[in-house]
Amino acid sequence: MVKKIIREFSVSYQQVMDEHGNVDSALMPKLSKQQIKQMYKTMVLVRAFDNKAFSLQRQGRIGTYLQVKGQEAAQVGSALALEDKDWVFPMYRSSGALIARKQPIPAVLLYWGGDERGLKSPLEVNNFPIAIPVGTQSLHAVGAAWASKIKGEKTVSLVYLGDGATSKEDCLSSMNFAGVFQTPTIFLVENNQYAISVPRNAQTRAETIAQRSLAFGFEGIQVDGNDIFGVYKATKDAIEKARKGLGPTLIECFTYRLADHSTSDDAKRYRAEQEVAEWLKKDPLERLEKYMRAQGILDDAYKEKALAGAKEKVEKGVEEYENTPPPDPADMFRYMFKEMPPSLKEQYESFLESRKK
Ligand SMILES: Cc1ncc(C[n+]2csc(CCOP(=O)(O)OP(=O)(O)O)c2C)c(N)n1
Repeated sequence: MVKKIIREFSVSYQQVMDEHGNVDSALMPKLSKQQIKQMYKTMVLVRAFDNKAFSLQRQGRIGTYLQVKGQEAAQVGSALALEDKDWVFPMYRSSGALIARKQPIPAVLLYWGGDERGLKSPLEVNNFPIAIPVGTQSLHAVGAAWASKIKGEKTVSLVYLGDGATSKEDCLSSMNFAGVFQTPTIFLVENNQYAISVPRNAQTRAETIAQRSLAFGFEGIQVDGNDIFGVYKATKDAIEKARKGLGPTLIECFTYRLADHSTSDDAKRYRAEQEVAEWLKKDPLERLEKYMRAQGILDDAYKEKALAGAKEKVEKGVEEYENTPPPDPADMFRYMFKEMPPSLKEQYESFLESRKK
């Protein structure tokens, strides 16, 4: 008997801007000079924030931090493609996406300083709280997207995931659900080549992360994650599709984590310096800069101004963070239950009593 091919699959790779800042005009998304400048300024701000947050942790002024460095195009490019009304489900490494999504800098620092009030979304945008457990936010994103579909709201949910997270059952089952119910969900995977010390090829035998979606019946695409135009275009296309009711998309941003996994990690123990040096040449920020210079949108004076502006915003944010009055300890009793169970109520009342003394 001859075997019959019943289905063939392919995964495409998309790059709009190469390492030298040259753009494929046939693929280039429609962006005004103003929008390109906004992309650049946001990436500069994210980089300045990231460096500052790292040094604040080293000085004991925040508790822990996971750097974005190298992944700015993936985060800023995708976040800026969304509308405020859309939903974002961030992970611990999503500070760049959150800043692009109007989360105030003092709030982001507040969270990493151990104060959960920093997770509160500004009212004009829909930012969900950061998920520290790997991959769980994927379920929340699909649930919210399904709700939005049922209500006929035309909003999309975009969830940020690492490459490692896509091996987790909650991530895979939520992708299955998204495929079955055709939810308006975008799975934005930042494939930064490592899950802590585990390299990508030791996480899965699959050649791409994008192809995971194929098993669940929807499109997956791999994009150059250091190319902000490529990421923006892929996200815009996925948004348009989702708003038309045509279901989910997985976007694998092929990128690299230039920093350690976290402030408790030392990546030198498992990565060759040569590898990092190669990826430094693909820095997403420098790439956009090259493009803007060639287009006459950026010169040294503009760059200096952008850097100074970002520094000022970050310093102001740090000051506001450090001058925020501490939270009320009674809050820890208040928000878990709509109605406090008797045992908790008892503890709460005893706490209030002790405070009077
Ligand atoms: C459920 C769960 N298991 C384990 C961890 C510990 N942990 C934190 S980050 C991480 C690796 C995740 O890698 P990846 O999804 O690729 O994201 P990246 O940190 O590289 O951005 C692990 C295992 C966790 N936070 N949550």
